Amino acid sequence: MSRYNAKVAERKWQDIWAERDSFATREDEGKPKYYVLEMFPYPSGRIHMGHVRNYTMGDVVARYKRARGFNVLHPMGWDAFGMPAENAAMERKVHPAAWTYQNIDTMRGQLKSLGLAIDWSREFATCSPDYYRHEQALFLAFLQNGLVERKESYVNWDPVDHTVLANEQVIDGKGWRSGAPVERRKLSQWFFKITDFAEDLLAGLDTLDRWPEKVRIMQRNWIGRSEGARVHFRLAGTDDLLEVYTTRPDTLFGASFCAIAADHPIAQRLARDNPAVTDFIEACKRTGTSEAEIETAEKLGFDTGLRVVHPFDPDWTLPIYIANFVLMEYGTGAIFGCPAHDQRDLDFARKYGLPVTPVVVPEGEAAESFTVGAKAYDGDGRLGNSRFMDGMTVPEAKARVLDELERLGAGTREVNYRLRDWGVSRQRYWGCPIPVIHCEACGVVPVPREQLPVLLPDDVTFDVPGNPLERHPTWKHVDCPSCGKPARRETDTCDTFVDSSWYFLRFCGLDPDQPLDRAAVDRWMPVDQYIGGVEHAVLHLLYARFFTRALQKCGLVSIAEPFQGLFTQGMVNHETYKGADGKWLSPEDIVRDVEGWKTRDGGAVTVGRSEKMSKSKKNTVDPTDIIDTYGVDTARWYMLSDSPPERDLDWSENGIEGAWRHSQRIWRLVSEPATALPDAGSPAPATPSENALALRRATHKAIKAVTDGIDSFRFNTAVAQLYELTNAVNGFKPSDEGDAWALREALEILVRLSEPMMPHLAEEAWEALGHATALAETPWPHADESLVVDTTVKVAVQVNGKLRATIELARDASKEDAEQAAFADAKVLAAIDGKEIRKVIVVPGRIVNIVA
Ligand code: ANZ
Ligand code: ZN
Repeated sequence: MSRYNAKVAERKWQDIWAERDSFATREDEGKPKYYVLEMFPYPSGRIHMGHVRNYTMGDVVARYKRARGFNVLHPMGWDAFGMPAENAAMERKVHPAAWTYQNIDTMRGQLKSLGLAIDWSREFATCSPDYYRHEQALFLAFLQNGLVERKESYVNWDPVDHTVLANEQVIDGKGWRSGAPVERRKLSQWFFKITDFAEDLLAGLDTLDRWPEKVRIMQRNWIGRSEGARVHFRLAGTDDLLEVYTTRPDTLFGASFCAIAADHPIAQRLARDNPAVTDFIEACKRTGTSEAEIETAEKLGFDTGLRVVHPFDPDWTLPIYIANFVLMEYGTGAIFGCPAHDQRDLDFARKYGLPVTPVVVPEGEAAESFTVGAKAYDGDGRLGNSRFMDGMTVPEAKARVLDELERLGAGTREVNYRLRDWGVSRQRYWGCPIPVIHCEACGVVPVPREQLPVLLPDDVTFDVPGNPLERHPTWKHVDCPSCGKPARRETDTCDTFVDSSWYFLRFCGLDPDQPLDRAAVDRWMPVDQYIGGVEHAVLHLLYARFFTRALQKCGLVSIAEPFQGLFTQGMVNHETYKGADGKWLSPEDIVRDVEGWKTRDGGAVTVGRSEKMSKSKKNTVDPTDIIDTYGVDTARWYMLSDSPPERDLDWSENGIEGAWRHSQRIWRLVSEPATALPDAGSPAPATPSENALALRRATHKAIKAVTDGIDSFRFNTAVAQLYELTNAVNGFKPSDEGDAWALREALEILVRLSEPMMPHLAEEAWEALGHATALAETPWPHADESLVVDTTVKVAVQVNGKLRATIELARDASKEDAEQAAFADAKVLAAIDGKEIRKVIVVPGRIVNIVA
């Protein structure tokens, strides 16, 4: 027997598919459309196992849907702007463009070796002027429609990447890419007004029923809608107001102080003639800005000496503090503190000796005796010490106090969102230039459309930190398009998340003159199935949802939600290894002997837990090595077989070898069938043997199960079904022509169903089975329902109300047959124990009830 030569077969079929243009999307096909997309890769250098897993899953869906008669769009491109290219330029003196395009070439080659059913004619890189010129046009459309704004605000400054970051890009107080603790800086920046869509983005989540619940929850929390009130406190002795935002107006009678942010206008005013205030404000700025940092930092306050009057009592005044835990960017930048029911306020009150008055007491406790110690009470209960609210539940009190505040003109209902506008300015070179010009006379002037693209200059230097565009000798000096006087080009570039916020729309049709081909976008959108990592739950996925809405507002697309189905796949993990010196070892540095793992020169190895493959822990496996050794189909198969797609997968040598043996077994079954097979397309035998019928049943059950498995994204169960069918074929002993026919059917179906996972082997086997048409052009099989339904049923037998046996009967067995079978069962006879039978009740297909 000839062994299956994956290398040769994979090359062969990739060439055939390319030559026949098998995966090009045809626009005129009158079939239902299906758009499947995997998050496009950043061209970092080489593909990793995470990519292989991601793109294999998408490919299974693409091939399957195509076979099911859909017109499939499955494109690929490159998310090609970003910091790493500039870092490479700094470290290795290679131009970011050269570095990027070289990586794209390498990775394109690698992706092609995976045999993906992709329409490569739609490929683009976001760093190409052919793409970013359109992004600039979209920026101008946003500007025109009031969706972009330039404002001065505190921003997150990444001191390593020398750029501003959006809030979403600061994770635990650190830059998402550099990992450096971010600093606060006040700068003029460009913002996309994502907050205009806060309510709509929230409401839209309810319609995304094919998204993982966890992602919807994360977005919901990130948007952070809160319902509360703006309450006015009058500054004692003046007519000035201090406005605070609260979600607990019901606790107003428990207020013991007000606090304002360090940047609050009142604090700023006081700082002008009080150096102690200035010092305190400076100290506040040194604490980080992330929620985590604010939560854990020691609560610090500065008593301004000012006092406010309680809105419900002209004789009651409260002190105003400047406090480090109040943020200027949320609500009004001012709060009233209610220590009994808020932990931060309680910590603060204990530190500064402020009163702690409980106003909500748990059901069953008395307001007079209930006290709060070290822990604030934030549970439910009834109001106490609260005048007109005494005895009310919290919701009742909220409604009442809001009515009362509004009646007195001392407050209004208000909804707030945690979501902040999206700062898109980056002080970097390798990004899409923001197409505006600053003129002293005219202000901000958009670059006229006919002057797009604003091209990045090629001649830039990276020898010193900072923005190369800023220090370029000529690039930024332009004449104002409006008055003609010398002006300055914007040197900020767009956040690279802008590039990935509309690429899926561009894939629908690459109009050279317009960002979007409206007709094509209307035809293809939304993406039916999007696949990617959960790390983008609130970054890319929220931005893309906003961007689509913004385009809709500009009249450029008709839909609001870009991704109808979302699947977030798990990571690829691998065991970790350390040598005696405590340093990480790569799987290639170690060998296994009878006692376990050793280094190549016999040194001790400690095996650590399986973790996400990462270069720093040296536990990566290079897809190219795997493909060279086993072939890509084996890698694809193993990726799909071992764990549910949403879970992490532990890569192991044993696992991949098992997958390889399976591929060889399929080839053996096809190339050396147990008997000579009838020709492809021969008619079915009129009366198949029991043996043939059993195989046919296994075959058709597999069709149904694999179809269901792929439809519901349970690829591992689909694979398990294929293993089962392989076993059935392997154990099949044909003895007549009908059996040979059933064997051919089983082999064909096995191969057909395996194609989405192992496309090359399947094509090779299909050809070996005598087919002239490639599987890529062959429809998905249908299960014969009559072969899928079970022909037997399990029937319970009770004796005097107790279950004594379960017997297997033909589905259409008569009452008499059932009774007879029941009395033939040894356990049933033992239970009857020779007693007289008084009654037998048979419910066909369910139960036999014997009364003795
Ligand atoms: C009084 C109060 C009493 C509060 C109580 C809470 C518990 P969410 O739900 O996140 O919207 N707050 C308001 N603005 C703030 C700011 N700029 N910086 C820091 N904290 C601020 O939170 C709203 C609550 O956070 C508000 O309700 C306010 O404290 C505080 F028993 O007001 B609360
Ligand atoms: Zn001008």
